[in-house]
Amino acid sequence: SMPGPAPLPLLGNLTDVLTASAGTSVDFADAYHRAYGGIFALTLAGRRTVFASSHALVSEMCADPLWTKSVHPALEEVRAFAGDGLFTAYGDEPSWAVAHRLLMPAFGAVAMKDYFPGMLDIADQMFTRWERFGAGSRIDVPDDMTRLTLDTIALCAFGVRLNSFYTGGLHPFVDAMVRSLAEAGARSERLPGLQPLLVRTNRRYREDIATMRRVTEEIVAARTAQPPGTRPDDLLERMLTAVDPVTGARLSEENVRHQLATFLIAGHETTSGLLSFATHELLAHPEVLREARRNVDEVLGDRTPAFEDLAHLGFLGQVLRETLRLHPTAPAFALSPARDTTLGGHAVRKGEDVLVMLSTLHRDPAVWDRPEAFDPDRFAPGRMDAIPEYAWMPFGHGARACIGRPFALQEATLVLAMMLQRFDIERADPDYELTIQESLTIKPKGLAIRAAARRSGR
Ligand code: MNH
Repeated sequence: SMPGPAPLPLLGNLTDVLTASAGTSVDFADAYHRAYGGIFALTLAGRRTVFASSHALVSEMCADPLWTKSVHPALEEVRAFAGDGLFTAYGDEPSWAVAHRLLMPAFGAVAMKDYFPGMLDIADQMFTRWERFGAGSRIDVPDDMTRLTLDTIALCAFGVRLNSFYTGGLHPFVDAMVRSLAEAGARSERLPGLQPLLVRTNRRYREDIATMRRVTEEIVAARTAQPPGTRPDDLLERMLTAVDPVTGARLSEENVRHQLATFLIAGHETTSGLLSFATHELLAHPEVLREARRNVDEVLGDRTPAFEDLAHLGFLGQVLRETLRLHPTAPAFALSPARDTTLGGHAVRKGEDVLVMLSTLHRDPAVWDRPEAFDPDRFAPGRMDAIPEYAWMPFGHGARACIGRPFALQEATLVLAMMLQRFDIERADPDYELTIQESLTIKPKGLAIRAAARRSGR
């Protein structure tokens, strides 16, 4: 039978998870992976979840169309606010296929150029602020990157300015979202019968969901109040007006709201984590920082970046890919088989969840030489082809892989380039040691820097 700690009646493996989770679920799943040899099962809230994160087992699943994305229990909870949006839709839910066809073109090469001015606008707001506050000021990196990526997706996709760099706290949507994601995760692990007793938690959850719904309703209302002909041609407009060529269907009003919540969530958390981890790794590896700076200075010099420059910032792309290898900011995805089958010789039932832990996959010693070392040269143009299929999957798998990948990489490349072009950066706490903050995504906890403008008079 499947390896793993023996489940207790009723509690399942809850006590194992609680005692092991002094670190993050990423750490504890990695420790179990080593202890049980690459595949193991845990029973939580009465449901068995298999974990399989070695390159061999992940390849066995991903190469076989029998296995597709599963909306696992924590994602199931997220449906309370993201509904049948692209990320949380079931594979056989008709609204997924319609929205996928309608929205894919908004993430093609042509659309990326249209997003560039909005990305530049928001990045310039953040860096101008860094310049004005000066080299003595302490910058909370994940906090600023969260403001940046949230404002960017809202402006580029929905034409809305959230102006997070002009307000004290984070936007109310972010607070509501962060709490709801944590609560959705906790709900999927609570013992049966406990949930109704948590009166305050449940009230807070309802309020947070209402806040997110209100924000999405306001965005739609603001757009539909604009006379046709004056509206921008963006992702929101496409959601409201496009007709599916296959079915003739349009997205329902409710589905548009779910897509808005989905894009506000999926479109910013992971990219801000990526930018934060990349900043951390550059500071931890001064020789990589120097090479990245050289790349930026050669391509941009003193100029404001243009869309055409992005193609020449290849080394920054390598830094971002290597950052996502060691710190996959969406740390796991789930697959399940369409019928009873086996995995690594062990029986897995139809519809059962198998979780792929990306930090573990991305460090598989069968694939990666010195897996713990941060080395962007792994992704150098000549060497990238040698990386085996399914060994690097920070954007997920198959038809349900990340639709926002080009958007995320373009935004992150631009922001990293502007940071290195305009500032000398250093850690605010010289002995900062990386610790991970986890919700549905991961971020470097408490990372702070100081940034000194390289040129005066901007
Ligand atoms: Mn994104 C799906 C990672 C940026 C919108 N994203 C996924 C999945 C991963 C992922 C992994 C698959 C999850 C699963 O199988 O359950 N996403 C990332 C990472 C970054 C990222 C690591 C940044 C770095 N994502 C973005 C951005 C957007 C976005 C930016 C929007 C602009 N992602 C999505 C959507 C989906 C998704 C929408 C769901 C796609 C689908 O199932 O059709």
